[in-house]
Amino acid sequence: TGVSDFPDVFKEQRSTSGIGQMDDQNDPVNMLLGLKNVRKAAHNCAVFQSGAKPGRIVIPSEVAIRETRQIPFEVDPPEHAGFRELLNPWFKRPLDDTYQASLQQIIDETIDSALRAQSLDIVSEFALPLQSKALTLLLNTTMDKAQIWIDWGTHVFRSEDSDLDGDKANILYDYIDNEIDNAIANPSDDLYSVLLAAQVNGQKMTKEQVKGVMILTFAGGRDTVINAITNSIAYFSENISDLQRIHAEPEIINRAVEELIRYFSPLTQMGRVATEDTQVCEHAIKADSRISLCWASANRDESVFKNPNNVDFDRKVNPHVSFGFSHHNCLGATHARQLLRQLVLSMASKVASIDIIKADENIEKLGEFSRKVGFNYLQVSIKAK
Ligand code: HEM
Ligand code: EMZ
Repeated sequence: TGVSDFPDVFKEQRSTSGIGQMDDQNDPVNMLLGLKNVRKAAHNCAVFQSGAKPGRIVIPSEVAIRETRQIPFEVDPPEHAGFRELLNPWFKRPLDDTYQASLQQIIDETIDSALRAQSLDIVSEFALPLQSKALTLLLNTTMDKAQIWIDWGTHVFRSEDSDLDGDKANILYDYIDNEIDNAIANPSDDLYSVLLAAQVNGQKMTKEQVKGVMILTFAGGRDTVINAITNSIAYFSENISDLQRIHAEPEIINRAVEELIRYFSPLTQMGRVATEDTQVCEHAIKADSRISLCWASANRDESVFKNPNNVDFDRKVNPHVSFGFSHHNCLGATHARQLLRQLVLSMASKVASIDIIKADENIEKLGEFSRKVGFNYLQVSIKAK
């Protein structure tokens, strides 16, 4: 198996019972593994809620390191709709020409510097800076902020030694508190100021709510984007003809990116809390217990995807759930897709070869399942055309 293989570790469990189990800090999780059940539960927000105690729907649970409710992620309908109405147009800005032109500049600089290097670590020297610089566009803020975010590393809540790093989380919270105060003192046209001025569901947003949106914006689109970038580069290193094909047939770019995102499933799963005793796959779910929507497993469901373990750029129907499903589907998807499309197209026109020098896989331990989700580092040498 090559570095670009991402095995489906849920296959057997999905086909036998459709549900898996894992413990997480003594708050066990019943994992929904099939696509149909994942979609049904995601849609059924009255029974499977997001608005539980802040941090509890995340796996690993963040209740120990977070009190601020992330918005709109940890809010249920009908309240949820008001926040989405406010945020939807802002998060669609990546469709604007000016946004795409600025993004292209960031991408070109990142690729050109990688081509100049003898070798580089794609995680820390390519994907992380690219993600952080691109985020300045989504926040509509200045580029000098990116360096501060780069210094935080790949995940704002996790570090090398621990899955839940409270000290690290506090750096983010203090930073956001400070930025909110700056925006109050000096309003601009960045996301902080837009949120601080906004009315939602008939009320002005509080500082705590603005903080909840900003924590989510920093945390949610970070390791997911970094893994999507790094894994794509690992894939093209072993499948350079696919990159050449995209150069020859740029019209397949959207399909190619959707397929890469389906295959990698950068966010493995997301939890919900049951509001009543219920049942999934003939399995009892107790009120106030957790389930998860296992996007990564659903994306390999053989009853939906033909040859689910193949990366197939000719897959025409691709109802993957990498960006979630229903009410809480990913707000950052427009940005993430645009970044990946422009990145892959640019690499296709500039890159001749990508050689892996050293790789260290990032494996998530989920009870009996060990899932590869990306890399801790990926040292490569990239040659220009
Ligand atoms: C929600 C995945 C990038 C912001 C979600 C959900 C998934 C997901 C699966 C649904 C969570 C649920 O149902 O509880 C991903 C993946 C990404 C990515 C795979 C990259 C490839 C981003 C980016 C941002 C972002 C770049 C913004 C900076 C959000 C927000 C939500 C969300 C705000 C919550 C939406 C809501 O609750 O209504 N994401 N995401 N994501 N994502 Fe992303
Ligand atoms: C939460 C989550 C959002 C969580 C849609 O996913 O992403 C995770 O990486 C964070 O740890 O707090 O923001």
